[in-house]
Amino acid sequence: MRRKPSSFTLPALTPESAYLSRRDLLRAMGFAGLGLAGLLGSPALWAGEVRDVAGTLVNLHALKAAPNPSFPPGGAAAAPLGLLTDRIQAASFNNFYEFTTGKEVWPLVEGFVTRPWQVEVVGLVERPLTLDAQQLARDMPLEERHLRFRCVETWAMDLPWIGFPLGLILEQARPLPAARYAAFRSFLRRDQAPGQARQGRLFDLWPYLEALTLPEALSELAFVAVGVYGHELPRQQGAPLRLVLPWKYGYKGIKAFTRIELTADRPPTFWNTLAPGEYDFWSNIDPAVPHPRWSQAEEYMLDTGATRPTLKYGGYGQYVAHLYAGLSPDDPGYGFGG
Ligand SMILES: Nc1nc2c(c(=O)[nH]1)N[C@H]1C(S)=C(S)[C@@H](COP(=O)(O)O)O[C@H]1N2
Ligand SMILES: [Mo]
Repeated sequence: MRRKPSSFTLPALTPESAYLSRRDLLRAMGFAGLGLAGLLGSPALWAGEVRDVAGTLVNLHALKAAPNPSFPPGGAAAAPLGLLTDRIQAASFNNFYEFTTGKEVWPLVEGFVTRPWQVEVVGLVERPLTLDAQQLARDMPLEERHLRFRCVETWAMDLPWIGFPLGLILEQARPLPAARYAAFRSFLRRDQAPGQARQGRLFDLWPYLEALTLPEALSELAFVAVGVYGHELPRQQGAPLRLVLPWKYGYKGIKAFTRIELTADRPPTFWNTLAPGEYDFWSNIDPAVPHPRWSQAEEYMLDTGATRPTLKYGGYGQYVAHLYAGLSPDDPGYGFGG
């Protein structure tokens, strides 16, 4: 039977612009009156993001000193944030293997065309959809969420993402009762993505694939980001849209996806296929479960290097722990509540 997401109307999802009110933010950026959708639709700003990393465009460095409420607003039990991560650092140290196995992705995205951009929703759905990413950014009820982000390599960030719950897209497509997983696929463009043009074992796996169980995908925490720090996403950070799953290690959050397929069987995923002993399907953040080659007990902030203890589920257990209650990670039904 299909599980209807019941939580989309929770006050926890109220849009909250924390480092500045939205109007102040827009004014600070010189876009007062345009509205957020207008801002996101601005090609000039979008093209400017790469230059921005080099420091030549408007930069909001000063804002990182502002107070940062956690998501959800008022949820004291949710993961406490530090200062928001320096936005230039967040845009200049990235994982995006379609471009490079190194961290300097931003100089390589100049030729990557992210508009127009279509996303198919197919498979076990009543209504297959083809969505336009720009249209989604205009039509969806955008909200800003300040969230912890944690890469499996132990670096971490606190970022203000802009986007909408993933469940809103899935609901539109109407999952069929047989649907148990949502599989996500990035793109294959050897002409635009230098990492994909290279040969080798790793690169035979393209495009990047990730997947969630349907209950995970319908969780209120599963988020599609179209922007960050009041800007459209820089391409190195996953433009035009990416998953943000703050209770899972970063690699589950696929960037620049073009397809969502609902399936009955567990889909293969990129890192799990490459190294199943190191990256499991679930990849829920857990300080007590070390990676085979390093401890996961602590994380360090990307910009300051400050360390803090890793929190189970990234600190968001109150929203997702029930998805895994009483089930072993080896259980094929794990994530389905029995
Ligand atoms: N398509 C795609 N998505 C991806 C990756 C990738 O290589 N390709 N890397 C993942 C990893 S390992 C991490 S940690 C995050 C990094 O996001 P960031 O660069 O915005 O910090 O993106 C994830 N999404
Ligand atoms: Mo990662």
